[in-house]
Formats: sequence, C-alpha cells, structure tokens
Amino acid sequence: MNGVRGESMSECIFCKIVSGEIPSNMVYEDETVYAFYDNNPQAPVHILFIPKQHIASTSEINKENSSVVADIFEAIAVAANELNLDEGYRVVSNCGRQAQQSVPHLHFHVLAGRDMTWPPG
Ligand code: DGP
Repeated sequence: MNGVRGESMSECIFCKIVSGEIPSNMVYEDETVYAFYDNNPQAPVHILFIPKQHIASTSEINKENSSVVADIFEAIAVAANELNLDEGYRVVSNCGRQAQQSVPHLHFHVLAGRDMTWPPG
C-alpha cells in the first residue's frame, strides 16, 4: 500500500522509527501505539503519537482502522498524567499540504509547557 506522495511503507520514516531502524526518544509504547519526542520541538514538551500500522493521514482513517485513534487518545491521557502535564496541552494532527503535513504517516502532536495562542497559524 502506498501513502501520500507515492511513498511506500518501506520508505516511511515513522515506520522506520516504529521498527527501530531510525532511533527515537520513546515516551510511550503499547501493542498499537508508539510515542516519541519530536526532533524539531515547537514547545518545551513536544511528543508525536503514531499508530504502529501505516496510515498516511487523518484522511485514511476508516471503519477498519479507526480503533487505533482511540488507542492513541488513551495513550495520550496516560502519558500526560505520567508527565504531569497538569497545566494543559494541545493535540494537533496536520493533514495534507495546506496544513503542512510533512510526514505521510498519521501522527498527533502533543504540545505542552507554554501558553498557546488561538487560532493556530
Ligand atoms: P508534520 O509537519 O505535522 O507532518 O510533523 C512531522 C513532525 O515529525 C515534525 O514536527 C518533525 C518530526 N520528525 C520528522 N522526522 C523525524 C525523525 O526522524 N525523528 C523525530 N523524532 N521527529 C521527526
């Protein structure tokens, strides 16, 4: 199966992070979800939560694969409690070119540790 921009799963950098081929700073892992620190942090805490299964973006969520989205949000709650993100955090998923999605493997940014502004740019 190909992701957006014709990228195959074997070339996907987040699939390579899940497999360990590309090293990452792990925050959370279970059967279906992997989370690690973003290498270009936009806040004092910036974590990416991804499905281990390759899904290109929110546009590819469907009846067959959507349970992993619930798994991811349960994982976010667990990690936020463990990391004491008591002041709050923001969850963002960029989908497609205009939203500036740069990695075509579904991911949810969790940003925390500073005051946020709204609307986002
Ligand atoms: P987005 O622009 O929404 O597709 O976010 C992709 C994020 O992925 C971006 O904030 C930087 C991060 N990222 C890209 N490559 C790597 C990597 O190899 N390691 C880590 N830790 N983060 C990465």
